[in-house]
Amino acid sequence: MNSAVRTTKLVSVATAAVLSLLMFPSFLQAIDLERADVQQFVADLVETHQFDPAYVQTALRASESKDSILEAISKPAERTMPWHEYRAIFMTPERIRAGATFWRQHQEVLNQIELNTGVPAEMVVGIIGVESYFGRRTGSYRVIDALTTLGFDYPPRSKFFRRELTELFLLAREENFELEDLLGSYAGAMGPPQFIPSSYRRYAIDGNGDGQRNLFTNWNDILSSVANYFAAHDWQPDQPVTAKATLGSTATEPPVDNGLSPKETVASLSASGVLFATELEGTAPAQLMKLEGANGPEYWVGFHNFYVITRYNRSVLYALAAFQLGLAVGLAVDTGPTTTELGLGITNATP
Ligand SMILES: [Ca+2]
Repeated sequence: MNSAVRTTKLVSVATAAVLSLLMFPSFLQAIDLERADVQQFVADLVETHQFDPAYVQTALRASESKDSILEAISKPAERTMPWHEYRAIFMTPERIRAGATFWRQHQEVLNQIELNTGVPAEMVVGIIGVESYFGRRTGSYRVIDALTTLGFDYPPRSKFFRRELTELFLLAREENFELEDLLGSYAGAMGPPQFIPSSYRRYAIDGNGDGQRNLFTNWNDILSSVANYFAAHDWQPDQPVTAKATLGSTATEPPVDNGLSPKETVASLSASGVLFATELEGTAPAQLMKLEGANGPEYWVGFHNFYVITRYNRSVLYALAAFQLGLAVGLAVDTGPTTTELGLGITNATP
């Protein structure tokens, strides 16, 4: 980072702060720089990461602590919703059609990524579809507002979010972003793939080779980074993710486990009376999940690659929805453009 860039940033942050004070005097709830924990945070950034103290203070002074962020973090959808309702949010004809259009737009890059990483287009597209409706919903909070609110005014997870705030400062410096311009979710997740700052710094890829990892607007970077996240978490190419299961007649209770890692194996589940089809070996890790379907319980066996999806977002409902959405979009692409898409200007389909 050269000093010219930093000076420009300082000036623009200061200008923004003054302007917002002039325009919204009564709505601004700036972080109190006199608080001991805020001062400690500034000191850490200065001492550990050699930031200019004035730059950090100006950025924090311009950030706002928002009640809407505190309300949003208190009710994540996947914890309170049964599977069939959660699934229905994502598996709509509209979203699947949008996914097919998205897939065709990015076909070349998706193919290249699959070739390089072994992570299939279905998986990458499914994640982008669940996270942001293929880039339509990426969040409109300023990331610095989200992370200062949760880092300083949300005690249950303040340590976590304060670390993410540090990562955000580092990210903006490394990738030449204006800190105050970065937008994301109430929890600080950014861009169509919704990476939090630490994941961004660790797993993002410069897919198009322009020297910047831009997960906000560069689709090559975005899709490559999702695939890299999966590859880095040991995605196994050409291996199954899930299998539909039924329970055979058995004297023992099935070893249901809706947790976030497979503790059984293909062989142990089979031995306990769970019926499912797979070509995996008996020693392969597996877990039996019981989910609330629209017409009673649904049983799914998750394999190693299912576990990998839960590393992206720690919820079995999330992982199953992302995987199924990707499959549905893949099928829609294979069956050709629909009449709706023909209306959008795709003309090479057979009637
Ligand atoms: Ca790039």
